[in-house]
Amino acid sequence: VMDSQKGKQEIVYQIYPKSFCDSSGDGIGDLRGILKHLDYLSDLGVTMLWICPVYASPMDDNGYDVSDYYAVHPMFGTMEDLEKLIDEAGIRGMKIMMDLVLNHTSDEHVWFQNALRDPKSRYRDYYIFKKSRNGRPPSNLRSVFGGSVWEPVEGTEEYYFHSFSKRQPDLNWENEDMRKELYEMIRWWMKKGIAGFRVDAINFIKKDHTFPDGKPDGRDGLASCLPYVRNVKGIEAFLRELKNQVFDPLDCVTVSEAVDVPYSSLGDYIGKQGCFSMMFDFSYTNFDLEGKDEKWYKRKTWTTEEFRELLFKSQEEIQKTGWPAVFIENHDQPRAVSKFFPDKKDQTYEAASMLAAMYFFLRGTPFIYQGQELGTTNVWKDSVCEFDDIESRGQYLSALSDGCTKEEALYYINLRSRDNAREMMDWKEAETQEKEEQSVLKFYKKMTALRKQEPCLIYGKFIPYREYGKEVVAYERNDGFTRFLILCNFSRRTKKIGVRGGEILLSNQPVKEKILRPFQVILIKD
Ligand code: TEU
Repeated sequence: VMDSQKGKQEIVYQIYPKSFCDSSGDGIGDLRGILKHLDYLSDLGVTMLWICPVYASPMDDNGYDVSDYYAVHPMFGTMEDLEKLIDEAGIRGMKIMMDLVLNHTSDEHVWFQNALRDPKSRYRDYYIFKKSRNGRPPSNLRSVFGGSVWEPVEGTEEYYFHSFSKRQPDLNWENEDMRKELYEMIRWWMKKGIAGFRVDAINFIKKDHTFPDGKPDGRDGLASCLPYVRNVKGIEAFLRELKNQVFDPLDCVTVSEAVDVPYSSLGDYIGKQGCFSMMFDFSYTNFDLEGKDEKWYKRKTWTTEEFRELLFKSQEEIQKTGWPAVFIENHDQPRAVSKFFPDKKDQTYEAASMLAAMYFFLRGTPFIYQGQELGTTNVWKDSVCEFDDIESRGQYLSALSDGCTKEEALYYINLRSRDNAREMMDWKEAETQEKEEQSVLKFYKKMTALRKQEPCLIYGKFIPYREYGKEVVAYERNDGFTRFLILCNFSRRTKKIGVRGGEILLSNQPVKEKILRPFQVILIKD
């Protein structure tokens, strides 16, 4: 029983080290900056910290391009700083979850350097190389960040493959020696006393090695690589090995980052036979985008009801199989308050706290992204040069090449840029909110305390409610002993509701019987 409960009770806080807190004065956040705020985090009530990559890296993709899995990037501090962080967090009852990037390395990783230098080296097969096609790339596939997936190897007829940036060559998971080396690395990290891992882009590890031409789907003449690199049949064998040889024996808490896993494949990821303790489901994150290709300029006018149905579907499907990690923000997403309520007038304490409770009491382990607990909103940038994020630059170019004007392209990346979430954490604002009678931060503290007091909010079954109208997201949690009803009014208008009795445990506004005020949330226990 204990095993299948792994990670369920946790409340996880995601730290993006570069922009959390700068203790050294160089303008970049660092490990000692995190150390300084451990009391803040334990007061907030979180029990686990997920630290985004702090490994050695040339920072082409802000650390998701790892050049040495066993080293800490000097700009973040030292391995001693990290060990101290693990200890000090532990003293305060918080565990550490490291980010694990297994799909690709940096082009500066010694394996890739060896593979490039010597085609006969054993490391050549750690990556994916292919012969050119009459001087042209092996196929017309487009990488996730834009441009070809194929990068020519200077002075040869060969290309190497990358799903993301050209400085992130994909590892070849078909090579058993390579897998063994990754597994050793994972075991090494567990010995440092961490609790587990958030596993990056894990549904990319299996490739269709034919890498055929696709039907061009943009004016760049390229076709999305995703059908040949993501959720490819056969991935289940790699996941099973990772589970049996590594994660299960280590007894760690793991969460998979895997975009667009079909619900029919959930069993490979979670539940009894699945590889991970829990998974992020992204099916309800792109409710503001049209189409499946995640192009930021393809905006869509969405309704609360549409969002609600995606969310309900996710909860119900996952409930059949295993356990989700629930979230509304991360380092790849714009700020939730801005995404849900683009009109500045709506970006209030009420809206931020309503959104917070809406997802926090879902069935799953809640993840809070740094700054989210302050109701932080997006930032606006006036020029494309100000973006530090490789995906934003790629999306800008793709918008232009598909016919947007420069102004339009800039507008769209401002709405969606990952940089929105990567601005420096506002510690002044945190201090202010600590002191205020009513604040988003205080509301988050109430939520973490409640979740710890009420087992039903952790283990209860999820039951969707549609009877309060299209603009109200409502659901029940029920463990057979207790019932909770969560009601969230997404609209600016007051809603009449005929609610049954019960004890009101939480609301973000004064409660008036049979009424939901604009952006009001109410949590009722009975
Ligand atoms: O993201 C993996 C992924 O699937 C991306 O397509 C992601 O959906 C996209 O960036 C969303 O805007 C992970 C990391 O979270 C991301 O920060 C990295 O850039 C990426 O892997 C490559 O390592």
